[in-house]
Amino acid sequence: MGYFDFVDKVKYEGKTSKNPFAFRYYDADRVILGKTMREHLPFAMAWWHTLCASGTDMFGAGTADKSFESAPATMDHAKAKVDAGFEFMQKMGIEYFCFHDVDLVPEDADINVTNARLDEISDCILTKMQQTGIKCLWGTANMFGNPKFMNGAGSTNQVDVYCFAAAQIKKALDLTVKLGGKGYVFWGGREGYETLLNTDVKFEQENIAALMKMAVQYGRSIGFTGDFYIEPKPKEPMKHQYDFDAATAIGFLRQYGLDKDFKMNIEANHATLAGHTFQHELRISAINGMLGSIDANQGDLLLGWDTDEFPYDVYETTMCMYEVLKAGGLTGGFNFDAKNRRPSNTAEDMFHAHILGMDTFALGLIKAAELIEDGRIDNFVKQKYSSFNSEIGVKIRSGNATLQELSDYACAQKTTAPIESGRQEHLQCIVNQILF
Ligand code: XLS
Ligand code: NI
Ligand code: NI
Repeated sequence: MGYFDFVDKVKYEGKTSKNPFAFRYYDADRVILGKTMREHLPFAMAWWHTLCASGTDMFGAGTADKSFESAPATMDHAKAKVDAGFEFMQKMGIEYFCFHDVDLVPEDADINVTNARLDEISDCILTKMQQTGIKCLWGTANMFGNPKFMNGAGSTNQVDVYCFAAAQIKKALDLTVKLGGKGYVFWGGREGYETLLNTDVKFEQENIAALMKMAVQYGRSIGFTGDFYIEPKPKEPMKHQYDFDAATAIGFLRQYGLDKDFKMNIEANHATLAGHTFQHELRISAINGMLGSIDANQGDLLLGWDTDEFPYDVYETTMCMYEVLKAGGLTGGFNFDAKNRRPSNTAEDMFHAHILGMDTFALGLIKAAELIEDGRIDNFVKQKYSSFNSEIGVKIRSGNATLQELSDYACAQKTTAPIESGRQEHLQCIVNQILF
């Protein structure tokens, strides 16, 4: 007897299938641009949303039962979540998971007790991993939920809290290494401020960097060879968060000499909160060699917060996969940091949501590959900058030109070449033509 006996393995049945428990587009073995869909799309289940979140919001209690037939806040419940999680991932064909320390076990007031529980549960997880072949994508420490972190973790004013955060990071790194995780995430939920009136920004940023540096040193010393990630987010819970967006986080990493060990974990919903598109954040990360992993969700542009919806907008996933393909793929994967809407409260809904997410990304992958194979967009962009293939253009691009030379060139021309159209609407027609 399992927890999800109403469904067997979710399989690909093709576009015309009306089976609510089948994929219409995600066909794991289908080859696209030389790689299988499974290889292009290493999907991960988020332990916190899928196995823990019950739909509580600021106005009401949970609506989904995630007890898995056990008493809350017990190790029995923690173990039931392991069983349920692996049954779920196996049935979905999801090959990775991501976790925070406190998603796995109930947290005790004494960190030593919590750590002993983490040792016990990670043994259970490891056994399941060996039985199923399911792997860990990344781990992290939750340094935002506990009231201790009210004034931040790395950015706290209290040295005891700073050290407590360090202890959590150390343990979460131990677990990530034990479970063979490919990455380790820093999402700085409380690393920011409510008001500058009580905040020393420079002090806080230096302390965050120092904590990250210690994490890198420790991680490397215990054999962690994967990437560290910053997951940028501009606000929520804080009014302002230091990892505002990819450009800000990359600048921070470079300033403190952390850029060799870190990449970005880009979340779609965080991009839109920062006033950017998902594609923008991916592009900025990629051109800086820092596109690591993706938190695959979607926000609601009519709501101003992190709604963490399952992706269903194919335009968005197409442009995402266009960026990912052009960047040569991810070193990480696609973590469904996404939750069912509160009224979608059954176990069946957990399956529907992940099917939606996986199909939406599969469709995005198919369409992005078609856009690339079609070539019109890439050719247009190439052509758009072709004046720089001229003698003076090459000189500028190679960094060998002087302002005097450019001025001489411009004066000799007397006038400039006719301005050229950016053809946005035509390019949008091409996207529609390929999508539909
Ligand atoms: C919250 C973040 C969080 C991170 C992991 O907005 O997305 O879930 O992914 O701490
Ligand atoms: Ni996230
Ligand atoms: Ni988020």
